Amino acid sequence: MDLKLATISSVPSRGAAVQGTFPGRAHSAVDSARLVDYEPCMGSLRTEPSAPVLGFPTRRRFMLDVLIDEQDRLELLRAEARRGLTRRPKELPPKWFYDARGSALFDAITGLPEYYLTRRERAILRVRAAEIAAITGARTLVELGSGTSDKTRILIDALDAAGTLESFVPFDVCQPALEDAGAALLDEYPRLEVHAVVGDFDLHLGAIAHEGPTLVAFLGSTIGNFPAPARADLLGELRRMLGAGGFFLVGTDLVKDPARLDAAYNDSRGITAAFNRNVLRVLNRDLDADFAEERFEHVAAFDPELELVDIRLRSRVAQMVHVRALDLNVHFDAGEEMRTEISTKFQRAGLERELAAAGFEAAGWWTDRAGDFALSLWRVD
Ligand code: SAH
Ligand code: AVI
Repeated sequence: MDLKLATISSVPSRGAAVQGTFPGRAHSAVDSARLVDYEPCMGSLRTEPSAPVLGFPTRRRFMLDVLIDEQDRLELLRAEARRGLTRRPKELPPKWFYDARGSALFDAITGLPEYYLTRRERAILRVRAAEIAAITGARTLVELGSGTSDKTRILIDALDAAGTLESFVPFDVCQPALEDAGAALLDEYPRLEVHAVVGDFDLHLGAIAHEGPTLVAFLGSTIGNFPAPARADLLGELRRMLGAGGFFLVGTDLVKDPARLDAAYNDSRGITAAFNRNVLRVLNRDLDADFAEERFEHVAAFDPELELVDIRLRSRVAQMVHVRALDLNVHFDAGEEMRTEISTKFQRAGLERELAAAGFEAAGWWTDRAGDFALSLWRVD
């Protein structure tokens, strides 16, 4: 990731802030080079100011707050990998999928025929964005787990057309995704300020600066990747962060025919399997581990009782893996499974209960025609 055009404006106590303008870089939804390239998610920031580049505007509309830098990230990875690999059953948090390669693989997933979620949510946004803009009158749009911010453009367009939006705050753990999206958005929206934040949902939501009226969007059903107790914590944190009058827009995949859910997480091209195994590459690279990807099988199945797709890596053989940075030898039995993600599927009544318990009142519920996916809007009580 090249930050040559960023100029340092300030260094707040929680991390580095980079402010400046970026050249427009073409962003493709599926960049095949990045699927094979192997780059760390968060590179170190260049801190020296650089010369202005002819042909680019000098207004400072881009700011990047790094609340979790490379050193913090490695420390967190060490702690979470040690905890997850030494407990039974073994488990790794899904945030570690998302280095640059993992984000590109997720992007590829969103275009798969079996993975209907992104298309359904986009269809709802197209129909409802103007209504959402009118209800919220948002001046600041915060997006959690923003990735490419691709669908978000529909919302940005509507808020822009309504004349209320001033600032977009994409928040993600993957710095390259934020930099790519930020560069493209600056090009596309000449009036918009983009204040990107590199942070972790679990640690940094309280640090997001915003001027109301604020709309926090959490698209893609990423909320479903949180177990229920962590969802309750997240919603409580969001309520505190938003304060009275704030709005929360959330995309949620709905319970449906298990065969369709199983297909969505076991695609015929093996992209989801590569995404799942990517966490092993991250551990090999960043913790000097020696996982052999081919010794782990991708497993994903809908659990109808818990109403979630359970995503795991199953050891094909009995094996010992060495994680040198942790001075840890990890034994896997043949057939042993390690959970890498859950993807909860929701029903309206359950979601309403969760939001009400966190102090939100309903302001809108919309689904696609097939009733596969829901987008819902909530106001802080
Ligand atoms: N919102 C996009 C992307 C969803 S993929 C969409 O709807 O398609 C999930 C995104 O959440 C990724 O960009 C990933 O980097 C980010 N993410 C995952 N865990 C995170 C965490 N703990 N903190 C911050 N971002 C996280
Ligand atoms: C990001 N998240 C909502 C995706 C999901 O559907 O739970 C991640 C994913 N995992 C496998 N495929 C997609």
